[in-house]
Amino acid sequence: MFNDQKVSFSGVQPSGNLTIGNYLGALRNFSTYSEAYKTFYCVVDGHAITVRQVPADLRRRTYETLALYMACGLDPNKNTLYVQSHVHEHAELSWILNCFTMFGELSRMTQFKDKSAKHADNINAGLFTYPVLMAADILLYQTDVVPVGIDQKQHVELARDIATRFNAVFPDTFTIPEPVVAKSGMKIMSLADPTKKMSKSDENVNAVVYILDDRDTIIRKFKRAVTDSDTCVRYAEGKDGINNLMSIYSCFTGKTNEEIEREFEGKGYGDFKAAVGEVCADALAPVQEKFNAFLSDKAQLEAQMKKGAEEASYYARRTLSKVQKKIGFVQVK
Ligand code: AQP
Repeated sequence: MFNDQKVSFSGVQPSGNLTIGNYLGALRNFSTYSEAYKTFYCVVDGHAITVRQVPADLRRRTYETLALYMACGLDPNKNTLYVQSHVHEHAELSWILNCFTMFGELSRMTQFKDKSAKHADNINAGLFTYPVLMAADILLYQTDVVPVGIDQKQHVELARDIATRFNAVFPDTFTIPEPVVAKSGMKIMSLADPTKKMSKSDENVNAVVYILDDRDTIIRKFKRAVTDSDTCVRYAEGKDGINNLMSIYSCFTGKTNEEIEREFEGKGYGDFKAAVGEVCADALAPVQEKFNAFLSDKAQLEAQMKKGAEEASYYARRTLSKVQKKIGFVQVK
């Protein structure tokens, strides 16, 4: 909370081309807070380098992610949109919070276990302390709500624990944030292996629908989605592929599982997969159109980055200097 106004903060890593998982689990929910909350939405490039990135790709994706924020309805005059590395207070608070975070807590993080198994040749300290940087991102803005997909809920809960621990020693420092996981779209699964989360860093491009995929590609990918040998469209345990497609269809149409089952009664998986592809392509078309317009004006994007960083820094400095004072760092004016 800043000046009696509630705060929403969230971020997306420019670590790959953004997927419909990022869109349905996070991005499209960000704008619901724009009117009533003070909102900070960050392109978290610091988090992206916990796995190796090609510098030119990271740079390009940072612009693209900002353009996608705007294409998903985030007006830069109503939301503070910025790049994490442009606001150095994130890294500074992160160091301080490292000293209030336990080794055991970080060892229990599911994402650390998954990513260290996936990148066994590069289990760097940044991968391990990633949740502390995320806690700093959130706590710097005295955040009340963090809209995220379910995979990030554990990290927001750790940010709460760190803030509570810090507040116990230095009262009234941080607002305790709440993770907000949308009921629909909380975890979109891979189309090739529906027991696995859909991820932008998946090497199999057919497992993932990207926000910027063209219509034919989207329809083709859904047609190929792994399902089961049953033929009727119904939500049931063990039918991971169909359950995932029903969740996606429900996210785009607002229909319940019962309504979807009724709609596809007597029809096969082929018809259903084609319908999922159609509604997804229809929903993404206007986002893609706006994205292309925003991306074509690089100077304007850079001006937005600068403006966003200045706004964010103002709030970030206030919290950081409060923290530094409390812990005993000398402040000279
Ligand atoms: N499959 C998903 N379903 C629902 N929500 C998802 N999110 C990610 N994948 C899904 C949500 O998107 C937001 C931004 O994610 P991130 O960029 O911070 O990183 P991530 O969670 O690690 O996402 P990826 O796509 O899996 O990235 P990589 O492959 O780089 O690790 C978060 O709110 C996340 O919950």
